[in-house]
Amino acid sequence: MTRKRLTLDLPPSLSAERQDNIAILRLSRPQKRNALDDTTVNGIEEFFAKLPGDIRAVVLHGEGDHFSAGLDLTELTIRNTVESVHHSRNWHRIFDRFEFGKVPVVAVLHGAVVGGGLELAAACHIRVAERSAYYALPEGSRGIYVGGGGSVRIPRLIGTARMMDMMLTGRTYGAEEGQTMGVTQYLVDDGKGLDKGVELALRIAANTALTNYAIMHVLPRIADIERDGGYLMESLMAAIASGDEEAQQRLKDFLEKRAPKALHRG
Ligand code: 1HE
Repeated sequence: MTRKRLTLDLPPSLSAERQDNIAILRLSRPQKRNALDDTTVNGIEEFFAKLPGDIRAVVLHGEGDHFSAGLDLTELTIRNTVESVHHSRNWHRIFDRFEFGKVPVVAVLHGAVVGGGLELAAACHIRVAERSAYYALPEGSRGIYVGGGGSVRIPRLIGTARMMDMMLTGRTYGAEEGQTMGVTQYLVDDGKGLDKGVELALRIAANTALTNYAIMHVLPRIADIERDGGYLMESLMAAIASGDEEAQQRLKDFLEKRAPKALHRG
């Protein structure tokens, strides 16, 4: 289980390592509670652009006591309206780029997962919470609005009514509630999140690249379109995936009793 530093020429607010065929990206600005300034958000884009071709999954987590305090509010005070639109669109482009990118991303959440931090987490494919994690959208009380794709992604996880409540009243949810509501797929004890994230990423990395592509790109798009188009897209994707050479080998391995069974792991 050796981890090596990945030298991708990232800004100091980010650091990256690799372990086998997965990469670990760490928000490394704990003195500012991993607040997301332009340098960090643009650095996330660079990280995904420079990711070595053999990396098959990514774990994203935060250094210090919090995953992320969201948008760096100091930058907000120096932008005018049109600059703010471009800033928000830049977050959209970058988050979309990895949500619909090459490799699945597992977010490991702890402490504050606030505002833009929750938006960043929502763009990831799997979310693991440590018990210390909590979710807040303080934009309402700060006189601003979500701008990192939260209006699109967060209602798909928890419903529009809950998001509206969080924004209007400042309601926060703890890790256990978040798990029940659908913010996260996994809940683990404090200090265990990264290990769980790495375990999941390694499992994801063992899938075929084509199946992972279908799950990342086709599944969410089918969820957004009408049924008939969805069924057709599913059939096409299923046929393409099962025709893949690696898929054929895996099916043969199972039938010849060389592959693991789909047993309940608990
Ligand atoms: C920051 C930020 C930030 C901390 N931008 N500098 N997000 C928020 O409204 C959340 C704001 N942050 C907080 O409520 C708290 O910092 C925490 C609950 C997350 C953590 O509290 P604590 O007591 O551990 O830390 P702290 O003392 O509040 O902060 C430590 C330092 O980080 C301090 O700076 P310092 O120079 O005085 O040491 C803070 O100013 C700084 N800091 N959070 C800038 N967010 C795409 S649109 C998305 C819209 C949003 O994300 S809105 C939500 C913004």
